[in-house]
This record gives sequence, C-alpha cells and structure tokens, in this order.
Amino acid sequence: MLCISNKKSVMMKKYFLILLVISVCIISAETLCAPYLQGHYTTDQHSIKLYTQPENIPLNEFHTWFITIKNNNKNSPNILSISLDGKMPKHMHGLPTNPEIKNTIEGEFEIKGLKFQMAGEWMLIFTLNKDVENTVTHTFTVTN
Ligand SMILES: [Cu+2]
Repeated sequence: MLCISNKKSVMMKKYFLILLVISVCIISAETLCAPYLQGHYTTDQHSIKLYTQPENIPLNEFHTWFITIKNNNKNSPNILSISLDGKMPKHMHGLPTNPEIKNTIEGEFEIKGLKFQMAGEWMLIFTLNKDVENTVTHTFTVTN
C-alpha cells in the first residue's frame, strides 16, 4: 500500500511540474505577442482602448493598431464603424498613408497601413460611427 501511494505521489508531482512548465510557456508566449496598451479613453457611452503591436511605435515602418470598444451601459450604441485621421500638429501635415480600419469582431477593430514617417508629436483622431461629435484624439510621440 505504502509503495503504491508513493508511486502515485511521484506521478502527481511529475504531472504538476509538467502543468507548471506548460502554464509558464503559455503565459510568456502571451506576454510576447500581446498587443501593448497605448491609450485608454472614456466617453459617456464607451470605453475605448488603443493597442499596438509592437510596443514601441516604429519610425517609418508599417505596423498594426488594435481598438477595443466596450459599451458603458445597455443604452450605449454599438460602434459599427471607425474612421481615422492623423496629423503632426506642429508640422501642419497629415498621414503619409491611407490606413484601413477593419471591424474584426464585435467591439474590436484592426488598423493596417499606418506608418509615421517623421519623429515627433503625432495625433490620431478616431471618429466613431461617423458621428463628428463622437471622436477620440490620441496624442503621442514617435522617436528615432
Ligand atoms: Cu512632420
């Protein structure tokens, strides 16, 4: 009896170790791939989070942004479309490209085709549901 229970205990320890190793791998993979939060904005109706992949916004390189939108309450209208405008406010010019925003799943959008060709302060202005009064402005700095 004692022998069997010892074997069981060793097996349990092995399983536990294997599970631990798998969990650590999954957690580190998620940390490596998880989009990085760039900004969190709240309006009366919505909570809007902006993410990028990679963490540091690269200079003059295409990269992807993600937007997640949560309704603050049951009366908040669903956001079905987002349009985007961008500029360098101190340089009086806009984006060098024409990025596309795709609604991937409900409340989630993906922006492809964004790049910032100059270091300095940039602004991205997101218009929700084509409503000119429902915008989020995100200001950030691109470094060399
Ligand atoms: Cu500029």
